[in-house]
Amino acid sequence: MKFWIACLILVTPLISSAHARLKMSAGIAPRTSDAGLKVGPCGNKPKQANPPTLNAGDKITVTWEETINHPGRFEFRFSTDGDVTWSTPVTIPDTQDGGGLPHQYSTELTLPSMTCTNCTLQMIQVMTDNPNNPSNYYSCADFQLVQSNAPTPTPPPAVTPTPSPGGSEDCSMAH
Ligand SMILES: [Cu+2]
Repeated sequence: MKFWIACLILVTPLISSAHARLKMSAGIAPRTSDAGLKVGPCGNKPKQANPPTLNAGDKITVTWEETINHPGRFEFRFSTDGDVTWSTPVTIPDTQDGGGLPHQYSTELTLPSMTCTNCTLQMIQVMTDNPNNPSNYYSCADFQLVQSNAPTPTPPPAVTPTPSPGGSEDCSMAH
């Protein structure tokens, strides 16, 4: 009995410090599995070196989990300049309140339509238990973007075709 009480005392603070975190999404790994980061924009976690490369403007499925239940919402933003400026958030309501934890979520997001070597996906859990003083948890993942629809290289100058005598084409080599 004393053993179990000791366990509860040890484990409870760890669990109650965790709230929400990004999961691996479209090959992008979160900076940390820590779900208890209270400092924005990314919990003081440094950017990852050589993050994966995705195509600018693509739609990706982002997955995350809520490890401690709170009313509120999840906000997603992108930075294309190394966590300095952020896009207008896409907001997903917290729709799961009962059942077992963690609550699993996913949504489709459109990547920024520009190239970058230091892009960030940020997820903010906005908890509205006290609507006048919401409190946040942060989770970030790093990636790079290249243009998938880059313009094709300028073709070499066209060579004016020589009309074949008689106007008929020899198609014997065309197969
Ligand atoms: Cu909490």
